[in-house]
Amino acid sequence: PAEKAEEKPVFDKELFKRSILYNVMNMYRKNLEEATPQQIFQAASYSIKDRVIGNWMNTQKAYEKEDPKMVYYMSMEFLMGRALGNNMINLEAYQGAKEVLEELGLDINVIEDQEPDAALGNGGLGRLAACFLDSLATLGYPAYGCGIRYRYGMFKQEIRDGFQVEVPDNWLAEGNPFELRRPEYAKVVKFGGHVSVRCDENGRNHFVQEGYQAVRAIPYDLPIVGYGNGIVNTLRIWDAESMGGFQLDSFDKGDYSKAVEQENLARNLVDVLYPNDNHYAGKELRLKQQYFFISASVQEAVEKYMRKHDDIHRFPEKVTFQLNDTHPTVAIPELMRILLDEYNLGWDEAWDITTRTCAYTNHTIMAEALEKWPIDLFSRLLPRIYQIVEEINRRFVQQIEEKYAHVYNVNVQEKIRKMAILYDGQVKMAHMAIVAGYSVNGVARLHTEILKSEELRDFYEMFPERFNNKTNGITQRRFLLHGNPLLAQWVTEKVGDSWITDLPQISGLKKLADDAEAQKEFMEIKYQNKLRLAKYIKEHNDIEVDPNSIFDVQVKRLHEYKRQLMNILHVMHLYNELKAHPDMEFFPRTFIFGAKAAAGYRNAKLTIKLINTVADVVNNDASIKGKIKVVFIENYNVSNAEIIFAAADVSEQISTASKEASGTGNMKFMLNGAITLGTLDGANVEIVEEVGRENAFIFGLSSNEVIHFENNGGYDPMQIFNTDADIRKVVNQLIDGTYSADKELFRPLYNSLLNTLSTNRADTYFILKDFKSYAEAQKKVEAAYRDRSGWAKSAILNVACSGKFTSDRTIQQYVDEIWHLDKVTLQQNG
Ligand code: 26V
Repeated sequence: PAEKAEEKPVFDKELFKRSILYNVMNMYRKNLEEATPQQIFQAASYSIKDRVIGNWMNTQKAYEKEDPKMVYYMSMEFLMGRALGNNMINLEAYQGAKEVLEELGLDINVIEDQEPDAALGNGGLGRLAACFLDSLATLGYPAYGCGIRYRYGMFKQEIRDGFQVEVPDNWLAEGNPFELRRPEYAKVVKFGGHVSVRCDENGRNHFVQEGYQAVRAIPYDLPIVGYGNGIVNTLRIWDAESMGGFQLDSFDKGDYSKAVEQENLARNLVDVLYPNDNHYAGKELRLKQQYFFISASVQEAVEKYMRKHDDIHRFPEKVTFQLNDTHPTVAIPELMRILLDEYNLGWDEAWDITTRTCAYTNHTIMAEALEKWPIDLFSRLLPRIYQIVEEINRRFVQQIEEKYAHVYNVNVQEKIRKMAILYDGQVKMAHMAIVAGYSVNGVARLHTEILKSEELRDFYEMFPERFNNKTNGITQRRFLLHGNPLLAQWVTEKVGDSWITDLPQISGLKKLADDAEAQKEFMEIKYQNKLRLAKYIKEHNDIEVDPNSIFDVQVKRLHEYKRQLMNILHVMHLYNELKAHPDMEFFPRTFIFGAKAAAGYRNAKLTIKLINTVADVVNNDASIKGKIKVVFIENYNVSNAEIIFAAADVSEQISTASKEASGTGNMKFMLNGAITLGTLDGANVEIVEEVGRENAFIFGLSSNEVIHFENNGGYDPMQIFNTDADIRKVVNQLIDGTYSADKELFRPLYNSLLNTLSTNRADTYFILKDFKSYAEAQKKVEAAYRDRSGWAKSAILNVACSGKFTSDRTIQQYVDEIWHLDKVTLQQNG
């Protein structure tokens, strides 16, 4: 195991101070008084990097020496957020660094705020990858993250006139102090052209790609610091550079326009992260990005292995590839290509190696997120890869035929139609990932069960042993220790600090849930965190919110299935009630939203406009005496998320049951002592199982009920609209001018609820169906909050029962049940 040294090296404050002053001088020819906050951030980051670099070398040397099995976590997205604060936390240097900065007259928060988020991801899937890297390093497992160094990350969101405007995120503008460029590990990646067959003197066929365009992949390494253990793993992200000097394949020498195209390919390839979440768009450049980083990463994995070994057949004993959704699935035919064409293996040998190396995680059952590439596009861009996919498919279809040809009651053609990798002119990436891998996992128990019984049923029938569940988790180092220092300190006072690397220890808080003094302390901390968020809101939105009101929060990507629309319709309903009965009992509420919408997603963007419009009306209506406030937090991201989770009383997890694969925000709220108001969807099911149904507010259709309606029909939102006056009123307010002089503005939202023409069925996500039970659950929230002690008890129990949801547990399960890695031992601590 990764043992801590007997004597932990303490953080040397004097050295850190001198280092900052030296860096400011050396980098900017300034002394501290003259330096800008950005310059001080850069200087401090280089000082921290100095602390990291020795551990980084040690760790990589230990990997060299011990030659352990490694996981390559292949992902199009790593939503890392900021590095400086996180690295100081994991070096156990945060407190010391804070004091040093104070002594220099600087506020650590101001310095941290200078750093742009590394937002190389959209939402849950990318943030999960970042939490996994943190846990892998903290547990001492040999791992690489493999991804893309997008020049522009997730767009910055500005709200203008209530509408979302996307602003480019030039996160590298000031340079990234933690990255290391590694040109010595550059790789060449080839696109397009055609494949010729050459027969060698032994009569063996060789497949050669000719007339291609090539780009050079240059890796940049980012250190992933384990908590307090001296381990530093690597996130390797690839940049694209042109081959330079108009170099072309001999086949195309002299083709000027082709040389220009090749230059352009390199220039555009890694420009920007596609801002879609749960929606497949079929863009050619996206497929190029996928093959680009996968080809470079697989080449590197094979070369690295062969530097130490001579038998490629034993590759799976030392290497495993975890495919984060289907986006990296070209790793399968790429590994096959290298084994067949470069190592001259036979098909069966190559297939055996590949299928023992690759494992696939599914993150969504949303049909519109399934990746299907048109065959003509795929084969034009990746001609040799496509040949290999054809052969994989041919053999798989044969396997289906062998299995089912003589089975009573099974229509083989139907099976092939549903399961083939190539069908209907498309390459189905999920099918390839399942067929060519040794593991398929979902990300919460319910999600995995739905995969087995519905979406991937035929595959489960054929390969039941491949399917397994790995319920997601989050890192408590970022989302409690860094994001909520007051609560972290309190927890440590009560139960010791072992929770930092062993979150289930936090259950020691259970015994305090009934303790009046502990309840008071907890509520005081929550209040301080609400003040911190109120200040942020005042600064960013110029809205005054009451820190004594209930902070009711929904922050996540904007998507119809997540039902932000139901939330805001309910706010409209409460507002109607308050207007009609000004003296009714009402506990003040602050409804907080944060969400980015994919740039081309009309209803999502309109929902943002609706929230902002309702906010304008409600916040400025003196007649309700500030009892309801609505706040839309601009540019929700990893950094402001930490402040938001810490301040939440109510965690809105209200997706249509069966649609949210897991959710991870739900876990971050729980860890910070917010109470879940949610459906029995994704990991909410397991959260409620841990904390008890009496410590959550559960409402709405079950996933079985939703699936039943979807398969058999029988839901008519118009009937609800016609019979329920409260619902009719809010839905009509979308188009009657209450919230917009332009009555047509919100018509598409109105139509999505009632009009069968827009989709197969109106109200695809059962908003009207669940509305009443949601409103009732909200009433229970209010009643519960009036009982301050009862609320505190529930909130403390949520913190105390969050132990399961650490990504340390998730990673340990991946290690035990899929990857089979050993921890590395370090000689000395850095
Ligand atoms: C899919 C696609 C489709 C192709 C184009 C762009 C694109 C970008 C991202 C995705 C992934 C969508 C899947 C996803 O993000 N799932 C989320 O994964 C979280 C981590 O497992 C989980 O907590 C969320 O419930 C799930 O929605």
